[in-house]
Parts: sequence; structure tokens; C-alpha cells
Amino acid sequence: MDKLIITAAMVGAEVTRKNNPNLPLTPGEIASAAKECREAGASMIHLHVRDPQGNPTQDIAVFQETIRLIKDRCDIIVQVSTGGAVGMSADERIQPVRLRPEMATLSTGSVNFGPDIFVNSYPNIEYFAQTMLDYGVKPEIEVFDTGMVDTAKRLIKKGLLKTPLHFDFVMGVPGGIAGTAENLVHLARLIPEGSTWSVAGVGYTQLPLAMMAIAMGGHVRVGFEDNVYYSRGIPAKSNAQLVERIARIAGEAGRETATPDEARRILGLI
Ligand code: KMH
Ligand code: ZN
Repeated sequence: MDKLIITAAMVGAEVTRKNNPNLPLTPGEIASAAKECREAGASMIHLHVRDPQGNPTQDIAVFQETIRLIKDRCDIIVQVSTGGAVGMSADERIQPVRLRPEMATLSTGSVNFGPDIFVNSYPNIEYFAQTMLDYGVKPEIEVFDTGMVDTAKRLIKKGLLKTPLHFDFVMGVPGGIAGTAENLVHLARLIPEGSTWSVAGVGYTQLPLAMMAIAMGGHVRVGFEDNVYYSRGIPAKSNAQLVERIARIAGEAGRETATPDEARRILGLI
């Protein structure tokens, strides 16, 4: 098995300080949290940013400043979000890809998202994939439900996605695929041979799905975007605390965590 890549999704678009008072919001806070996560064993961050009021934004200038501060502090891989927040336009969401980050997310389908809808029309998926090709940015395919794997396969056939792909199975979103063991095994079997994958379990599914991924040879995403608790009713002290637990469990199971450069090699970034 490859070494384990831990991705920290530290900010998200929906979480607030009411959900967890330790949520990083400003570029400086996000950069410091990224360094802590790196020291705890993360090799990648999935990056959302906020405006000065703490609301989600895809403003390229905020991304630029945040990435600059992160790179000042550590060597972690930065994967920008193109999902942004529910209701944002495609043009708004695609902006950070123009900064040529190492990776960016690409959701390959629409999904009910709690009471809302996270809209990804097929023409917009092609637009995002083409833009990532143009800017030389490797996508992480965000899979919220099974059919999204099939859409990714269709994009490979059209030449809009280059293999090997890296998938992230976001499981347990109300409206998306449930975070069960059977579903994770099913998704891992569906993706094209030679792909890499990680799992992001939402809420209480985060830890058990992460433990499955460690055993299956997949990779793991944790962080406040998906889960603000350390255990039932107990808010996590930091994103790094969630990363540290995964690194510890993986170590106990004989699976070392990847450094950012090792992760770059596993993902074909270098
Ligand atoms: N905030 C969600 C609606 C991504 O970052 O690519 C979408 C999301 C996916 O977070
Ligand atoms: Zn996200």
C-alpha cells in the first residue's frame, strides 16, 4: 500500500463559529491551521476561504493571499475548492483555478445538499474540466453519489480528464450517498483501475470511514468542513487534532503517513 495521504478540509463553506468556535476564517488563521495540520501529519489541504465578514467567497485575491501565507509557513499541497458554496455561479467558483494551484476539486454531478441543491450541470462540469486542463491543474473528483463516477468516466473518454484520476468520496451528506461500509467498498470498486481515492465522511461517519480507508489502501480527508466534533457532542479543539488522530490510528495499523512530497509522487504531481 502507498503511504497514507491525509487531507485537511479545515474551513468549508457552511460551517460557522457557532458550530465550532475554533474554525479558522481569516487568511492568517487558515495558514496557521494549515501548518498545524502539516505538523500533525496532513500532506494536503482542501481550501475554502471567507470574506472579512466570515462568509464564503471564491474571490481570487483572497485565495491568492491565503495561499501565499500558507506557502510561507509550510510545504503542504494546496487543493482549492471549485465547489464554493451552494448558489454560487460557475464563473465565481472557477476563479482560484487561474492561480494554478497544484490541485482543485471537480464535482461531477448535482446533489441534494440538506435543504439546498449543489448544482453541477453537465456543461459546467465540462467547463471546469477544460479550465483545469488549460491551467495544468490536477482535479480531485468529488463524488457525492454513485453516478458521479460514471460521469468522470465519460469525461475521460472525451479527453477532458487525464488518467490516473484521484477521487474523493464525500459520504453522508444529507441527500447524497450514505456513509456506510458497503457503499465505500462499492465506490472503490467502481473507479477506473490505477485511480487513487480518499474518503470524506460527514459527521459521525468520518472516523469509521477513515479507518476503513486506512485498511483498504485509500486515503483520508478530515476537518471541520465535514465534521466539527472529536467525539459525540465534544467539539474538536482544532483541525490538527482530527488529523493527529488519523495519523496515530494509521501508524498503529502499520500505515505511515505521506509527507507532502511523497503525496505529490503518489498523486503524480511531480
Ligand atoms: N460547499 C459545498 C456546497 C468542493 O469544495 O469542491 C461544495 C463543496 C465541494 O465544498
Ligand atoms: Zn469543499
